[in-house]
Parts: sequence; structure tokens; C-alpha cells
Amino acid sequence: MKIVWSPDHLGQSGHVELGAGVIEPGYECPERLAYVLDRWRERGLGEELAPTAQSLDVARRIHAPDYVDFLAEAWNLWTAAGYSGPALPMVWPTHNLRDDLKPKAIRALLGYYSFDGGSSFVAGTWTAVASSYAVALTAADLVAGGERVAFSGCRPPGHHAGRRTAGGYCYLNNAACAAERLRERGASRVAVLDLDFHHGNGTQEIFWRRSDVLFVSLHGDPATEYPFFLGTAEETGAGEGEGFNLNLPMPAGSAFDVWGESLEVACRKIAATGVDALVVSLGLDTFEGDPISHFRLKREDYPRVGARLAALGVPTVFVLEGGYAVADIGVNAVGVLEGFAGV
Ligand code: Q9C
Ligand code: ZN
Repeated sequence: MKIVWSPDHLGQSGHVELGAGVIEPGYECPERLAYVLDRWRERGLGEELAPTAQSLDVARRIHAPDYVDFLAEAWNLWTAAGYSGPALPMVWPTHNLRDDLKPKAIRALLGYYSFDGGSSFVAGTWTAVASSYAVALTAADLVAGGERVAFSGCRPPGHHAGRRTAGGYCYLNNAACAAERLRERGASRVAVLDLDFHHGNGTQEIFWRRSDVLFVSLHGDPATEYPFFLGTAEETGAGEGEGFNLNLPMPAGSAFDVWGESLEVACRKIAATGVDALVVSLGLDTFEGDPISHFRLKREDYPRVGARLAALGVPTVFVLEGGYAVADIGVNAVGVLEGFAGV
């Protein structure tokens, strides 16, 4: 198996997020990928590749082009306005405010292009975001070129990023871009299976009206879990995309006996739909020790997940999403991959 990663992910450090009553250091920290790489090497899983150079064309189709431009410019606009700390949004065009007004002030643009206070910008954010995107596309290229499976060591993650909104530690939607690349390279239908604890609201939004990309998500019930405002079972897609969105929310506290049943439902949906390629949004925040999430998967559950996915028999791109029990993310991510490989 091959892993793609870039040291440019280190640019995303020193950022902050809005918590409950506090501004806190980002849970989505550089050590996360370091632990994955350590475990990858310890287990001798295979070759490490740098991403190949990637144009932003796919990002500009999956996202609004002006949003991609904004991500690239946000930090420069922030410092040009005289600010120095992390750029954090603070006003959002919700409900009865106008979302068709596009202000000029960077303080306002941060809210215009986000849905929460989880995705702040520091000096190295764009470098990291662009590298994370290139990592996912490179892994998709490996699979399009005939590899059975590839792992994208993405930082920052992507599944909360919508067509024109950052949020939940995400900026560009790496998994959606990987799916789009697989389509472009000949797959007639692709499934994105989102196993992160949090609903992949961005990926759902992006493919909502499309039948060529099936989106299936296992996640904490939005009635009590982030991102709260999307992810119910009744959301099934619209227009051409009707029937190509499947949400499987579960109550906080769910362990593998419940979660594994949902995985089975998800895998059967994917098999019944028929796809040429699979993108797995691999969040490890389903782990019992995760500090901000509320499922109870154990270390020994992760290889079983990988084995079930391999049984689908579809070329697969794994894309790293969340997982904040930092010292456990490597063992759990690599556990999925080893289960997939059958070692
Ligand atoms: N301040 C991903 O797993 N809310 N994003 C956390 C603590 C945001 C998670 C509350 C959770 C975002 C990719
Ligand atoms: Zn998550």
C-alpha cells in the first residue's frame, strides 16, 4: 500500500477555534499526522510518496472559484488590514441577514466564506490546505492508475467544507475532490463513505444533486452532535441526486455493536448502487478516547472496518479526516488499513 503526504501540512499550526465559552488551540494539530506516519513505518505498510503538482482546477469545480481564491488570499488580506493573530470569523450571514451581499472587509469575508468558528487562518494555512488537496488528488491518481488502494495523509481535513464555506477545521473538501478526480479519470460512479464521527455536511452539500457520486455517512445524531444543522436520515438527495445520499445517524455513546450494523447497511447500499471506485472519509474520532466526540469504538474494531471495506472489492482511496485522541490516531488509522490489506 502507498501513503501520500506532504511536510507542508506543518503550516497548519498555531491556529485556534471557538469552543464553548473559550477560544482554544486547534484540536486538529500537526502531531496527528506524525502519529499516523510513525505507526505506518512501525508496521512497514509500504512506500511513502510526496504529492505530485496539482492545478486547482478540480477544487474550482467542486467549490465556488471565488471561495478557492479567498482561501489562498485570506491570510494576506488579514495581515494587510493590520491584524496579526489567527484570522477567526465572527459574523455570519444567517437567517434574515443577506447572503448575497459580499462585503469588502476581511473581518466580514471570513464569515461570508464559513459556517462556524472552527477554521481559522494562520500564515501557513493555505500552503497546508493546498498540499492536503494535492495529497488527495495524488492518491486518487494512484488508484485511477490501477492501484487497489491508496492512503491520503491529509491535513487539514476536508469533509465539513462545502461549496463556499470553511468550517469544522476544513477548507478544501479533499474527499470530494478525490471523488471528482476519479470521475474525471474514468469511473462512471463513485461512492464517498464518510466514517468520521461528525456528519460530512460539506460532502453532502457538494454532491446533493448528483447521481454519479453516492454519499453515505455514519455519524453522531445531529440533534446533539456537531455539525447540528445537517445529517438527518430524511436527507436523501434532490433532483438527479435523489436516492444518492444516505445518512445513518446514531446516538452518542454508540459502540461497535451498533456502529458495525450501520457500516453493514452502508456497504450494502454501496454494493447495490454499483460503483467503480470508493473514497473513504476516514475519521478516527469514533474512538472511545476521542476528547470531542461521543462514539465508543475500540482499537480492535478498526481492522474489522478495513476488512469489511475491502470485501466491497472496489478500488479505494482513503482520505484522513478527524480524530483527536492524538496518540491513538496512528494505531487506529493503520488498523483500518491493515484490516483492508488483510495482514
Ligand atoms: N471546540 C472534524 O472532525 N467542534 N471536524 C468542536 C470543540 C468542531 C470536527 C468543539 C468539531 C469539528 C474534521
Ligand atoms: Zn470529525
